[in-house]
Amino acid sequence: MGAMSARPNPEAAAQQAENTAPHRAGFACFVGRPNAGKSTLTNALVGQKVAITSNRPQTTRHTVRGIVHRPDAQLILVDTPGLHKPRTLLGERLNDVVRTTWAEVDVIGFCLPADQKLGPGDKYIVKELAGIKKTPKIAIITKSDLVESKQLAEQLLAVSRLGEELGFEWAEIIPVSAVKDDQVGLLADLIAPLLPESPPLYPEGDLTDEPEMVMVAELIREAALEGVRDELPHSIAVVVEEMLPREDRPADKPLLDIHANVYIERPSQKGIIIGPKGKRLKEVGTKSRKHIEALLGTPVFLDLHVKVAKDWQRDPKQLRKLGF
Ligand SMILES: Nc1nc2c(ncn2[C@@H]2O[C@H](COP(=O)(O)OP(=O)(O)OP(=O)(O)O)[C@@H](O)[C@H]2O)c(=O)[nH]1
Ligand SMILES: [Mg+2]
Repeated sequence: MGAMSARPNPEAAAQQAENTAPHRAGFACFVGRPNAGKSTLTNALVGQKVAITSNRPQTTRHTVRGIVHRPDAQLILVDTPGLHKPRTLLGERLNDVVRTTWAEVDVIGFCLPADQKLGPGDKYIVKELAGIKKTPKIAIITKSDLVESKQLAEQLLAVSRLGEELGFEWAEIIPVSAVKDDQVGLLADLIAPLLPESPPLYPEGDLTDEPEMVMVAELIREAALEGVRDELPHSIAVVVEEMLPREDRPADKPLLDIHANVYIERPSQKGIIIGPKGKRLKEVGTKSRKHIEALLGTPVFLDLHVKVAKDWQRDPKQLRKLGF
């Protein structure tokens, strides 16, 4: 062995550690009250919009998987609907989805907004999480940009105490801002070592396993949610009926025809969605079409229809039709 190689070389050592460190891959889910910022955080980690977001509670209605590819690990983030006291059959179904999810993942990220008092809704969730003993739990204080450092420190303390009270210790407690991209990368660094050793589970480059039709329907719903008030956001559901390339188009000028139905619960809601002279619906179409074209990388002709599915949130048959 020559003198050169005998000398410690920190760089080479790091390199080697990197090469021999086992690759990890697994699932981490974000749970928390509605509007806590789970979907926004998922998108920030993935680096692309895979889940729709809005300032209305209960925006997410099914689990959305977003995939983060790193040299050392593949993180599959499972964004879940906000957990809340159910008032409808839809609400009950959503809560079931969340509970099934956290029983299956490798890491649980509990999301608590920095600007909201830790309340009964949060305690209820964390109490249930405490029962899942085998799974490491990270407390994530979201929206850290909204508060001063003193309030942030208090929130970190409050969530730490809650863990103690319920007889467990958080694997990590971390404040993040998805909007300001603050500590988002660090959160991924903390999740990665908690995942099991495994080769990647999804092909390189896949950012979600959502079917395109579902993503398209969600983008339309996101646009439709904007600006509607009161109970209406909960009443809106979107189903893409058909996506077909327009025939007889030259190869360099393709067009994708998308037919989608926007469902509401009562005839009286139709006017609000459509707007005076169809203005609102047109805006929803224009706005979502831009996002859809960006997602699919092709020009789109979007054909939207508004239909009534009477009381669909409470009707098992309608729920099935709408994919719940
Ligand atoms: N200022 C600030 N706002 C945020 C941040 N993250 C999310 N928000 C806002 O909080 C609102 C709710 O965000 P979502 O990501 O839709 O919340 P969610 O937890 O997925 O909500 P549900 O799907 O309804 O359970 C939106 O208006 C977001 O723009 C953040 O880091 N900073
Ligand atoms: Mg969400």
